[in-house]
Amino acid sequence: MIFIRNNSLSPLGIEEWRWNDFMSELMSQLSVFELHPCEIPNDFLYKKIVTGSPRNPLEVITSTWACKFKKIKQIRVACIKSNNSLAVFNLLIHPSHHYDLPFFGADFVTLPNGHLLALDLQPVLKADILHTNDVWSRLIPIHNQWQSLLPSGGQIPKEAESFFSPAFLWTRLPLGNKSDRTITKVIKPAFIEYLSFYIKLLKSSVKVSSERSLQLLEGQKSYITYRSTKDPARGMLTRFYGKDWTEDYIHKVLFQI
Ligand code: DBV
Repeated sequence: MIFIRNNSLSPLGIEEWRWNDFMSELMSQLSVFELHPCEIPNDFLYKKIVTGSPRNPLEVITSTWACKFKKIKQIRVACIKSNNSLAVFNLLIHPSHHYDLPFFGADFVTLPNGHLLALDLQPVLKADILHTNDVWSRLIPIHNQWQSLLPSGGQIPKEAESFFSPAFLWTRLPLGNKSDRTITKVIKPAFIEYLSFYIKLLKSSVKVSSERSLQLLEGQKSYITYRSTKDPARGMLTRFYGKDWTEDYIHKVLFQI
């Protein structure tokens, strides 16, 4: 079946993609808002290549679902699907800097050597208690409940620390049935709770002063610069799609100010 996506809100139509339920959950929770599509060139809305060897061809699909609405600059999901051991759901909710809101980040990655699962409400101004106190005090109990059921994902780079909250849910799991159950029983409900909490924050947020919004904009710039310079998917995407496509995807689609 050929799916043509001519709009960032068109259905993804990626069959047997491990993260389809997560995508449906996102769309269902967002359905209370009036979503507008984002302008994304066709080449980034849907891209399929066949790589591997003639005997062992490997199809790789990359699709981007994205929207914007009041209070939100961009929500985008980078979706990658190949065989059963390559599936990525990378979500970023980038709020308007006129509201005191964190980013919502999820990186659910299945690779041949295991799953890497990251979920957080990432602060825009980590050292500012006005920005963090209310969010963290309500999110930390949710984090503790789910993280206690998961092995830790290990250290993250020192320079990345200022972009994460103390409620960073982070684990690595081997491939297999046991981890598939953990994804269904722990990662999915954690994702649902983090997202519902974010949407609560979004609904109750009010416009800040213009001085405050400039401060928030500076914080957002340093986060976006960090994510786009250090994107861990750069190597993989470059191997599949080449340098030009990958750099444009990272800088012009995934991480925009
Ligand atoms: N990560 C992205 C985007 C991806 C993506 C846009 C389009 O930011 C996928 C896809 N992440 C991706 C891939 C890998 C990782 C790793 C393919 C594996 C890279 C590899 O092993 O080759 C969380 N993601 C990682 C790592 C971390 C994160 C800490 C391990 C890095 C490493 O070991 O080098 N990304 C990081 C994070 C958020 C995030 C915490 C937000 C919640 O999106």
